[in-house]
Amino acid sequence: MAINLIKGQRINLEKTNGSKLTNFCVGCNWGAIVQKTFFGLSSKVIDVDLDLSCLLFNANGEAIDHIWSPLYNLSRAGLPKGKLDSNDRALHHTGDDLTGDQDGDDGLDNEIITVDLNRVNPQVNSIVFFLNIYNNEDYQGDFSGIPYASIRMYEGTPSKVNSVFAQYNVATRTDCVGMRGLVMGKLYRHNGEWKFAAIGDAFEDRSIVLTIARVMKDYSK
Ligand SMILES: [Ca+2]
Ligand SMILES: [Ca+2]
Repeated sequence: MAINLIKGQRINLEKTNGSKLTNFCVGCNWGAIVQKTFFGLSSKVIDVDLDLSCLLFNANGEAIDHIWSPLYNLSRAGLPKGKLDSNDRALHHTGDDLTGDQDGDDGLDNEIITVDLNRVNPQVNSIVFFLNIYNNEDYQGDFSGIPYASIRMYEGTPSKVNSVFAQYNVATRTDCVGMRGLVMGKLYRHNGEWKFAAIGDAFEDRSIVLTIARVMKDYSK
């Protein structure tokens, strides 16, 4: 049974059989917006571009690594170029999905960060995951305008879900109205073990730069 995460909840990465979750996917599934036109006789698909990213912090709360889309050039904000792998290769992003599901919910996550906790650099003390809406030409709205958007941790591969460990719905939450950035949750070390804290704080952030600054300031410890 998957855990339905609630805001502020902290969980152990322990499976129902007692073993630890060490290799898993953090993924986000979402759909494009289908608009009926001409009295419902035809429809138009509006692409929605969500971006899943993460920042990795040391025990002093200093950002020492990151993953965000290589399509982002944030050099004017003094931020490093986007990349899909953590430096220790423990985390890997499957790539920037620019559209969302075009034909309804396919049950698969559109952007995924795979995690192997055993390979994480010992200097890394916490990993904060966050989600943004990119301002593409089609959609500049908020989370509540998207037909579905959910985040989950599961065992399997980007193309096959074996077992969902925990999940969290974004698009159905009323407090996501007007919101375009979501600090989703944090993996962190505690007494030598990895744990996960569901954060679920949503913000109006018009740009990923604002969310990155926010995560570095308020969620790094
Ligand atoms: Ca994207
Ligand atoms: Ca999908």
